[in-house]
Amino acid sequence: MTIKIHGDPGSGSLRRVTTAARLMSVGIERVNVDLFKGESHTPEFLTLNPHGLTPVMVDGDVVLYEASAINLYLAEKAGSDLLGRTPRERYEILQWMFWSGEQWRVFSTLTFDERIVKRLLGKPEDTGVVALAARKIREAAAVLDARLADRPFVVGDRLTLADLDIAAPFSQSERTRVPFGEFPNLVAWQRRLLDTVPAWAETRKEVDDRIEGVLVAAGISP
Ligand SMILES: N[C@@H](CCC(=O)N[C@@H](CS)C(=O)NCC(=O)O)C(=O)O
Repeated sequence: MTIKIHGDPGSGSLRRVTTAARLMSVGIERVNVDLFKGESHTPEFLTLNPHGLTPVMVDGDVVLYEASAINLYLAEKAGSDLLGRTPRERYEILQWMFWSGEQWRVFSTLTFDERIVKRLLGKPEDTGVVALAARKIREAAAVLDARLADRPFVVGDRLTLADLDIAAPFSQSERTRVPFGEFPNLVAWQRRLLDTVPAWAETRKEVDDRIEGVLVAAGISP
């Protein structure tokens, strides 16, 4: 039975899952959900995720939302070391995955909603929200930048699921103009991922093509 992954190709959260699946050689069947047409808020989709958010995984009778949970599920199924080689490493990876959800990604998502989604809706961005998000991003980025000062990846000396979770906001950062560029170790780490993890570079193109297509169709220059 194939593992179905529902999502929009423009989504940085879907990218975390599609990249991990490629890295682990887990076969997935993509089910397209057009977020810009509200397809994640249909009554049918809400039975999969009542929040109307993607990605969602369906593997037989197992339905999971939250990309991190999906990646943990796929990694266990594949016996992948992206989830750590030792219990200690695994807990460190989990720490950074939870950190990413609590301290990191949400502020980039807020900025995307203000700067991209509102623009598509013809509404002005809320500058207070953008400023708050930028302050929180800078606080967290300073921690991450220090962490990456003397190591190539977030945990250990190789890519893990922690990197994928934390790297996801880079999928939109040139469009959202979040202040990642002020943190040199962060920028160098992102470059390293693109240069040494082909799956990360390949999935970037998919996100860019999709979002740029949506913006151009709406008459907005990307
Ligand atoms: N915490 C969730 C975030 C999911 C999320 O924000 N998904 C966005 C796309 S990146 C979405 O589906 N948005 C649809 C909407 O807001 O209507 C995860 O990690 O999976």
